[in-house]
Amino acid sequence: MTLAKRAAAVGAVALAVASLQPVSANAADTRVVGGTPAAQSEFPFMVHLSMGCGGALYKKDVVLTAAHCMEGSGPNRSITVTAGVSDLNSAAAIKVKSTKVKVAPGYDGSGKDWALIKLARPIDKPTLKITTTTRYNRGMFTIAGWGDPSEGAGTGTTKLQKATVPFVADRVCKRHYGNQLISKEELCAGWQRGATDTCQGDSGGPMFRKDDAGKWIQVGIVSWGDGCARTGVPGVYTEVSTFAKDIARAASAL
Ligand code: 4AZ
Repeated sequence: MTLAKRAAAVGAVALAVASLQPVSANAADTRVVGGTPAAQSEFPFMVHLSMGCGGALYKKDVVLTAAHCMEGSGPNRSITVTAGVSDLNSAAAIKVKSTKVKVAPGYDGSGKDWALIKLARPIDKPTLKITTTTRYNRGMFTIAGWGDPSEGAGTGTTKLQKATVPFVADRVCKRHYGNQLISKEELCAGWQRGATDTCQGDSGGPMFRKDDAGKWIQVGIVSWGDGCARTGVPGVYTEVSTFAKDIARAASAL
């Protein structure tokens, strides 16, 4: 879960990486980490989940998020989904309860970090298409969320933050994470210099880019990482293209 998700592995990685490059101080003075506020309606598919995760509208009544934000599959009326606003405190916020959760089949805490939430009623906002091919697993990505503005802050933000991060090849990502990275199920993104990244509370939110037609398309789900925005340490995202068929099937059955 969140920062603790792979806590056991983090110490070993920190040791391994210490010899490769300095681990920077956190980007504590910046804001996601290193982001800027999103405009109202800039990302109308973005939703906030009451346990402190993000998500995206996959269908009007289905949210795609991370498995590690969920407690399991089954009937679930405990999640409040907030949509339609960048400022969570706005009077315009649309709040809808969950009715059901479907966690990725076979999810065991590493890889396969996706889940679907069925909503009690549809939300009349644009959905975010997911990529069904690997062709968009490159280039520049947009990340967005209400998560921590710096590693360890524990506060999140009330206003949606956005940032841009480049794709990081598995081979490069493995310099830091080694075989913790499940190449087929996860993809990495982030600047070598750090300073900009997703963080605790952004989990479950989408990582997206423009497709060839100029429309937003989801390529990742915020999953985990070693801290936030550290130099030489990419963020790790669920590789949506790998699971697109499973997600579509699960959504139809939800
Ligand atoms: C988290 O704890 C988390 N820097 C999410 C993303 C990243 C690190 C931690 C990536 O939910």
